[in-house]
Amino acid sequence: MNKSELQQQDREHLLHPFTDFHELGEQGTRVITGAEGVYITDIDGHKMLDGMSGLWCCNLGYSRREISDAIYEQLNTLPFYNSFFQCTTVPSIELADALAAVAPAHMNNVFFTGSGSEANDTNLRIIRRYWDLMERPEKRIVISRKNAYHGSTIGGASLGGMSGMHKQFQALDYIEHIQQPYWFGEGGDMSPEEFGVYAARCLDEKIQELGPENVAAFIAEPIQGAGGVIIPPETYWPEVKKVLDQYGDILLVIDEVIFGFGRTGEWFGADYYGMQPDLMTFAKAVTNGYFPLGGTMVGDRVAEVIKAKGGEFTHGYTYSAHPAACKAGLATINILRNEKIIENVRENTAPYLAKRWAELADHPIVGEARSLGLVGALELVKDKSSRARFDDKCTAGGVCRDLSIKNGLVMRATGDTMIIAPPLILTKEQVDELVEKARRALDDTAKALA
Ligand code: PXG
Repeated sequence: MNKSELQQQDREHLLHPFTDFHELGEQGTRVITGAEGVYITDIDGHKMLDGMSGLWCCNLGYSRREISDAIYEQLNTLPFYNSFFQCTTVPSIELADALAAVAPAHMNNVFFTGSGSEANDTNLRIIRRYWDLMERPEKRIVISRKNAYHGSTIGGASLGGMSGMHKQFQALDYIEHIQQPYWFGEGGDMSPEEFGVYAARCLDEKIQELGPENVAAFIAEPIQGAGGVIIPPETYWPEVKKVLDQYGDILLVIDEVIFGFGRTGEWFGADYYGMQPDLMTFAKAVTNGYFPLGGTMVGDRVAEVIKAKGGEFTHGYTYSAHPAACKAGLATINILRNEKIIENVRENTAPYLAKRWAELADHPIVGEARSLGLVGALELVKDKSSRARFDDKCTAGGVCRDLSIKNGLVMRATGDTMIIAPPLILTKEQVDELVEKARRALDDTAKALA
């Protein structure tokens, strides 16, 4: 089939995630056909530096035969067996052990799922189970943040704070959303440090309003990913820690689906910020995106209770601990460890990206250029001093994304915020290429909007 035939069949039969079907029908899809290292290629032979690691998941790029071979070998040995009814498989035991070794020291148990959304649903089930077993059934409410992304199942989307999503389904009624730590967009006249403290105090205020005896947990991404690479001010997490320590009986869930497995230059965002979560969601990069797998790491204080007290935990998925997925996870963790990928991000690539990315702040349409580890964001503005956007329809972001792709760099637009999360194997030369292509996209966008 040629490109237009493929696009026609796509239009007729394929419903895409997070897509305006009408608009896509008119434009046609981009057909991606190949990938190598940190590059992807479309059906026209157009090669692009993948500044988004697939969808925040192919942290080791696209050419790791160790991972695909591990999956293939497992599929030819034991392609499937479940972990229900007192059964287990060797890969699932090995991966649980490997995860306990790389996770924060107090996290020694894992519940496997097929995705990040399922893992956050699992968190809701574990939180409730824990408080029931603790004989605190009134602890039901989970606090989350506006503009958070925690997945697209009913549980995940309810935890998430995306207003566009909430308009299209009925959210669970025991989830409350508070201020996000988005200084550029919502900090007003406060300094970033003041705003970080303010946003964290909003958690305390909400706990007081709800009554601490009713609050079961607080969930947050270490840095909001899909919401626009919102790196909290440095004061934010220490202040959140103070608030939670003050109560002592509110569980902390850190959603590491994007930041787990090295993106900050540490194994997990929780390590980067020195937080000790009770539950830690992961997915995506655990298998380098090669096979669907997610899960939640369970901290000792919760695990001890749910394991010690009798009674069945009535929760699980057919594909919990799928053996081929677990083999993919093991191969990925082995590469991360053996090749010191995370250390290299921390010591070399992240500082270099930080320096080069910050240079983009001098561009006339950039209001802020921020980065941490191997993520970055550019705030597109019409006026730098007032932070005013071009319009309220986020036209600039879409224009910049399309021009960037045309120039050979995949950047993603969240509103008028351009974001990148390139593979962790990016070299310094490829950082230069990425920044140069991003600058060209900004130049072209400025021209197009003039
Ligand atoms: N939590 C976080 C923090 C995520 O980023 C999920 C949970 C859900 O994971 P699954 O595997 O169920 O998709 C995610 C997923 C985007 C984008 O456009 C981000 C995600 C998924 C799809 C698109 O940035 N994150």
